[in-house]
Amino acid sequence: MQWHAACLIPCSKEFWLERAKRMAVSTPLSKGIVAAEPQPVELDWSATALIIIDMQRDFLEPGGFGETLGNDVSRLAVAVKPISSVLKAARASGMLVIHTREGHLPDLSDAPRAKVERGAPSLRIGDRGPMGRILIRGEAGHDIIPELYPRDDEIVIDKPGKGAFYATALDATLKRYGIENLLVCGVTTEVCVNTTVREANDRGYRCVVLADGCASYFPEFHDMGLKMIKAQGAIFGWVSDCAAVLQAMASEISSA
Ligand code: C5J
Repeated sequence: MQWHAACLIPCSKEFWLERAKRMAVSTPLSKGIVAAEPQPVELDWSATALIIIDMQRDFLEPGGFGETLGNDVSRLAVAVKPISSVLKAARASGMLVIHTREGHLPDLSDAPRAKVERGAPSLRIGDRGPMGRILIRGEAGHDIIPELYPRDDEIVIDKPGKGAFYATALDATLKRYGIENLLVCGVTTEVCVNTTVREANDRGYRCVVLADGCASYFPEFHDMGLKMIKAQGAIFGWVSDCAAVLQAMASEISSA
């Protein structure tokens, strides 16, 4: 897969041919109503993308960034199966799928000192650990876990910050595909998922966060992170779950 260096949008003719082929063999949907809080939300599926935040070995596996901060990384595993079920349905329907990865260039030129020096981790960003250098692009730990590995025709956004819009081409990419709605899942609920949802909301995207497709090292932060999103009439977005999205997609297929 060739990526446009400046904007991370796939630029090869093969990509577009592959995408057209995928749409032709998939089952395109029109609109669906997803059960959500604080109220159901209607989505035009052709203007909806699935965005999977930072399901990287560095956060989910022992020896990575998450563990260096003193966290129990096994707590994030609960999100894998639910995400996998929605990813499968998204792929079958031809929905745009975007994966993000938090990490930095090998020379750390995009890593603020204030971030690298933060706290007292056992290993800092850029130090060598059992999965390669911590949170560095190209290292084994930086990559996405095998269960949710991106297909060649899916977009991967590498981001230096917690939010997926900061210093990336995500907004331009979504606009290019006519995306207005985001199904958001990944880790961690209160950090990169919440930051991305807030950034997306300010840019005019409707965000539906899949509660069981998100996870945190801290159960109370997960709960509160979701509450903050849906409070005050969906101030940042809606909260749903993977089964509700699958049901909305399936009921449309069966009524078509
Ligand atoms: C963190 C993330 N927690 N992906 N990153 O540092 O949420």
